[in-house]
Amino acid sequence: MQFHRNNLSEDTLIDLYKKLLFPRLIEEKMLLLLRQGKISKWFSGIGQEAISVGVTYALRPDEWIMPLHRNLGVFTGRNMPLHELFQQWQGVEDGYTKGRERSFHFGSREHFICGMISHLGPQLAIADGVSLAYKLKKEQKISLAFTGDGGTSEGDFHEALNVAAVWDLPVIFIIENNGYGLSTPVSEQYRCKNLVDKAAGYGMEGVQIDGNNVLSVYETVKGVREYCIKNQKPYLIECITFRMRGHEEASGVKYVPKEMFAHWLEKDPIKNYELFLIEEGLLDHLAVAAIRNEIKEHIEAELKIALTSAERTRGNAADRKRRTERERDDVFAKPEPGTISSGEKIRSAAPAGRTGRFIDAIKEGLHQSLVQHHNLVVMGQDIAEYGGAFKITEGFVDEFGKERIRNTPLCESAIVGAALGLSLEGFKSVMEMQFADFVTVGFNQIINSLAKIHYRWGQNADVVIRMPTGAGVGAGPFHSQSNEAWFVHTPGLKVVYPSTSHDAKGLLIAAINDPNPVMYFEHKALYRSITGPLPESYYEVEIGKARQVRTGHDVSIITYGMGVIWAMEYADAHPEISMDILDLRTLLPLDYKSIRTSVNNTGKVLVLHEDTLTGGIGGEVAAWIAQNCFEFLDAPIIRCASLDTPVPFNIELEKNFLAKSRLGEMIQKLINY
Ligand SMILES: Cc1ncc(C[n+]2csc(CCOP(=O)(O)OP(=O)(O)O)c2C)c(N)n1
Repeated sequence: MQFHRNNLSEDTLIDLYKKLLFPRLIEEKMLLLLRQGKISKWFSGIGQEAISVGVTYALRPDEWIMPLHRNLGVFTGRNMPLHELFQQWQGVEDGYTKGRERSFHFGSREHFICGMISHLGPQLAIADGVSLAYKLKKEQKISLAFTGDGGTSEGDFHEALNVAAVWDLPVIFIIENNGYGLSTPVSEQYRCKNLVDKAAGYGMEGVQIDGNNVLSVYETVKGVREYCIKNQKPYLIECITFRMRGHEEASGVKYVPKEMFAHWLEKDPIKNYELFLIEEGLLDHLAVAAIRNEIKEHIEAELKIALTSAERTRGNAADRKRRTERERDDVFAKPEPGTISSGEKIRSAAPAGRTGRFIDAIKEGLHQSLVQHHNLVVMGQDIAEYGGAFKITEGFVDEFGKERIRNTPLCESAIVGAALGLSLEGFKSVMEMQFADFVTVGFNQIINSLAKIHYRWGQNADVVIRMPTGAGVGAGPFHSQSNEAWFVHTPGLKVVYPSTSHDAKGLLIAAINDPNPVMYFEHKALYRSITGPLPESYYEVEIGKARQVRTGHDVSIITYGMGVIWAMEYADAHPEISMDILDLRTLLPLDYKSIRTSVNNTGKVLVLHEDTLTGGIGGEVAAWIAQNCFEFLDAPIIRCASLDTPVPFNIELEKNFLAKSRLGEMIQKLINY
């Protein structure tokens, strides 16, 4: 292995050696602990340390890194206290994730590390978002994300690299090509000669280097970093390396030919670098032994601290109530008191002297938010000059510019990921799904990245996803779905669904002010069909509060979105029935207090929604009422929902599909019960 000293100082070269040795010695200890049953799992990076260490050494300490399961050297390179890392790996409550996450699945704002989720791929687009933030702030910084060779087959790899290229983002993508996925060799993973060849396809530069040579990695990343900042471009680096142990310790290495280990042992990154330093006269065997001893002693001392805290938290197991409260409490970030995000000053709107259409309300809420928050970025397909599929953002690009009103390539997953990256750097973002249906291809980032990040390691995701939803316009199975229930089932998200112009504006403003991820459903068929009071002021409708539309004593209709319109139409046409109509407005969290009041008003409840019946929110509401308001009920709770079929295209079939076609019949049945 050829090492080129260039003009690196003696101190730097020795410091790098220590940084390289540290994760190796930690790992050797971890393997021992594993054998003793003191930890449950371990993903080894032995043989690959030069990559993590060289990369981290080449970056500024305040540049975000998105590491994976083999990047211990990133965590140690950023000087995370080792006892806290041990606590994390042991899953104790004093650890970085309070015992909620395993191994390397966590991040730390203090160390500018955004750790992986289990899913391979999403971390790449988060780096895009961070780099976009640097670019918008005109900071001379890059972000950097890792992937394995296996991870390059994920669609997220393609999306992230493409967005980085199209948006000229200063981001470095590092592939650690260690020859295997979990067990799958690279010959069954891709067909191009080298993974770095893919760079050209995205219109970016790339280079392949020896990933076991710490000086190559360090010098390359240092140079590439300067290139990315100067040219405002991304870069792909493929590091050739080898994993000396199994994917995780229990999975073994049977699938790897034995001679490979002998071959790669010769290329061991630490042994070779040590030899080089000895040959250069910078170290001798005594010095090597002293460094090793010093590190080992440090490891033992830090481990002791972690083991003590493990004992202590085990002793606390009885306090279930406190734990439950803390667990629930950490799902969402709290707004800073007194800030706009807290909503304190802007909850109520002045009485509306004017009216506006539903679509005007959304547009106005978004517009006022852009004026209010200079750190708000809006992203979506065709939203800039074209103004979006529904023209919500028409004219915005002239006023706010292309940096803040961003057309995106066709890649929902990467844009949700980028939105999270923006949030890491203090930006707010609104992403427009062109149709709510297309959220399926951005699903992972919403469910697993946005929703869980605050619970996992205290980082908020300040992201709103606008979801033009619903049927009734003859648009067929893929432009008409109601999919709000998917998100209501995901702790960590808030889900809002207005049905009036007033609420559409106020809830959008509230969603943008909220520091947490909010799914904002807007029914397409309401855009131009309803008009209502629309205050001019900048105001919030509080998330989590239902609206009592009408108060009555015969029957309660608990509903939201289009259901509110249907219920009101029915009530208008049947003045002989005293209907109590509750518009939920927020589906997560539900306003149970208002639900209880409505049930108490009538004793007869129909839960109505446009979504299909099975697994819809109606089931949740009905179950809660049955469990908590049984004493008020005079009849079984009825659910009125759309048919359990995909949404048909033919307008008559669609009418038949929709809940509305059965509403009258079901109300009558309930009244007559
Ligand atoms: C989306 C997704 N699919 C499958 C897995 C299961 N899995 C975990 S690691 C791994 C292999 C990863 O290979 P590679 O990207 O080459 O990284 P390496 O583990 O070799 O460092 C697989 C299949 C996963 N974590 N995420």
